[in-house]
Amino acid sequence: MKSSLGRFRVKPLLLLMLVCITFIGCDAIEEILTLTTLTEAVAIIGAASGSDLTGIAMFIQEGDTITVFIEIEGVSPGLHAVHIHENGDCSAADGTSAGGHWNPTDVPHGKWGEGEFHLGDLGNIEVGEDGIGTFELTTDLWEIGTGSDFDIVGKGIIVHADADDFTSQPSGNAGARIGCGVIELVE
Ligand SMILES: [Cu+2]
Ligand SMILES: [Zn+2]
Repeated sequence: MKSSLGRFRVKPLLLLMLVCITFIGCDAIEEILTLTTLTEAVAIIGAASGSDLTGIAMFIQEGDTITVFIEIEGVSPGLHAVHIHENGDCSAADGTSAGGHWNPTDVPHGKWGEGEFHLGDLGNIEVGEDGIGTFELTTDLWEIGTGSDFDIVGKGIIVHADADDFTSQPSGNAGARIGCGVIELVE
């Protein structure tokens, strides 16, 4: 993984330059630059079930730990569940093609970090009145690009209409799927 990090950097950098020139101006983008050049997997999250959601999830690896940064917008204020689902397939308009929660350890649904939980049980994103929500989680329970059972590449990201209650089985009673993305290796 690390040995080939260099080749991951080209495309994000080009994208960043485009964004920088088009939208932001290039004064205050050092943080974005750092994030973008370090990103090793990414999911572009698109609308599902007739929503207006757009978003992105970026996965960054440092040693054995991976941090995911998620930002969504165009969403109703309040809590919205976000999970990694087993299939990187957003072909169904309602997101059901992404399947159930990614659960390689075969345990019940739950709350991240408390007792048993699916490795895809990220939790809830709090969306503000501006329709924007952000989420961050760091873990050593995932891998990127290894092809093992714990590899997040090729899995789906789903954002839901409702909050995850962390107890209902098998998926926290989080309602419709309003956003869907596929986790891909950045090359
Ligand atoms: Cu879900
Ligand atoms: Zn779950």
